[in-house]
Parts: sequence; structure tokens; C-alpha cells
Amino acid sequence: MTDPASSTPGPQPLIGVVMGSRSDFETMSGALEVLSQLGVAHEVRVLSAHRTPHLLASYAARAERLNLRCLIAGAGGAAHLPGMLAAFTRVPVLGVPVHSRSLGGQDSLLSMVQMPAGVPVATFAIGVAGAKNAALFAAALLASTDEAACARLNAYRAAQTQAVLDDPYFDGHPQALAE
Ligand code: RP5
Repeated sequence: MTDPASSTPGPQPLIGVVMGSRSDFETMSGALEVLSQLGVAHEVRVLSAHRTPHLLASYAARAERLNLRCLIAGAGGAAHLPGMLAAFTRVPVLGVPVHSRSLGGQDSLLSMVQMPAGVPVATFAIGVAGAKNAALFAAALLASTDEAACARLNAYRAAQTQAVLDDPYFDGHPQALAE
């Protein structure tokens, strides 16, 4: 069988973004947008700890083979994907708890954050905020050894600050003070 991973076009990925189901895509697109904005080469896979456990194990091996700097893994409910990836690879895993219909993502969060000592998963906030922050965290890891990545991350943060300063209702803005 052809490995779809081996035919991925574009630059060598530095980050792997994985999710437990296509239904997680809306949440995880927060991470994909940030990585694209910051020009971080990445690849995306749908893998399930429960439905495709063998595929998950082989992807963990691929992550090491490609020397990916980290994996961003999103899942919901009994969210074992990040923990199982972390068990199979030394590549750092950033976990994104996806909002679940029945328990609002609390189940996802606790499944990830309560890992046993020895197999860490760096766990972020539930939902899109967590997905974006996981991508920013991954970019910050790259920035420590890559000047161009560092400059792009600094520019992103400066633009974010400027957007607040440009808001006419910003506290320090002359227009807001005059009202
Ligand atoms: C988890 O189960 C996935 O990460 C997803 O958040 C949740 C529901 O999956 P679907 O039933 O929508 O495929 O494995």
C-alpha cells in the first residue's frame, strides 16, 4: 500500500498536526492557520488511538524518522491520542482537548492532563484557543534555534499587540479617554 505520508508535497515538515477524527478539524484548523501564518512547515493526519491504533504507532515512528520537533495532537472525549503518541515516541506531544458534545471537553482535558509520571503530554486549553496556543508554543520552540522563525513569531506578537492598541476602546487611546 502506498504511504500517503511519503507523497506529501512541499518542504520537509517540522511539526505534525494529528487529530482523532475529521470531526476535530474545525478546532484543529486553529493550529493549522497559525502555523501557516508563521510559515512553519507542517503535515496533517487523522489518526485514532481507538479506531486505527496500528496507524498511530507507525505515525509515531515516522515522527522520529523525520525528526519532527513536536506533535500537536487534538482529540475529544476519551482522548487517548496524545497520550498514546507520547508513549510511542520521544517527540514532544502538545495535546489539544477538543470540545465534546456530552461533557463540554472536560473529559478530553482530563484525559490529557492527567498523564502518569514518565509519559508527559503538554496540555493546552479546550477548543480553538488551545489549538492556536499549541501552534504558537511549537513556533516558540523552533524560534529558539531558528532566527527567521524567531523574527516571524516576534512580528506575530507585535501585530497582536498593535491590534489592541488600535482599538478605539483601548483604555489608553485618546478617543476612549475623551468619552
Ligand atoms: C475522538 O472521538 C475524536 O478525537 C473526536 O473528538 C471524538 C468523536 O469522534 P467522531 O465520532 O466524531 O468521529 O476519538
